[in-house]
Amino acid sequence: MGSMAEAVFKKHDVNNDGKMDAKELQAALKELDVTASSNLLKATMVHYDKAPKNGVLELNEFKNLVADMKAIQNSKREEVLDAFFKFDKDKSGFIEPNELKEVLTYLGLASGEEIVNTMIGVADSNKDGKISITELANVMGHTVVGAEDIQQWTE
Ligand SMILES: [Ca+2]
Ligand SMILES: [Ca+2]
Ligand SMILES: [Ca+2]
Repeated sequence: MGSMAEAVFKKHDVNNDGKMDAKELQAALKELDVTASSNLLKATMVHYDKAPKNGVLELNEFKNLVADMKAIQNSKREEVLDAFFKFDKDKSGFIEPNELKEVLTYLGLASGEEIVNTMIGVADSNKDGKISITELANVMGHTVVGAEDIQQWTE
């Protein structure tokens, strides 16, 4: 799967410097069926810009993005990214239990510790105690929190 990510990276690294800036990333996202608003674009850049953290995406960082996008249905990618970045208030790259609790409280849903733990338990496939983008995508597919609820919360 590296080869597909590499091909997209090469194609959109227009000035050929081995780095993808925001403008190049926007075009690359389009090819991945994500039409990114400027906010979503910024948040995506921040999320995947790991090491070196320099405001652009190198190929290794871009590969993580492509891997995540492949794990999410084309039609849901924007929705999942948008919801995820709004849940992840501290920009840690994961949704922690306290962030989930905040969303549930906002939605007026039960947000006791037990419920939060149960929801994390359902979503957290790799059992690291927090929710990644692809884990959130699975939950949104099955609905613990409905897409409309998230929509309402993010407006
Ligand atoms: Ca980088
Ligand atoms: Ca977080
Ligand atoms: Ca996890």
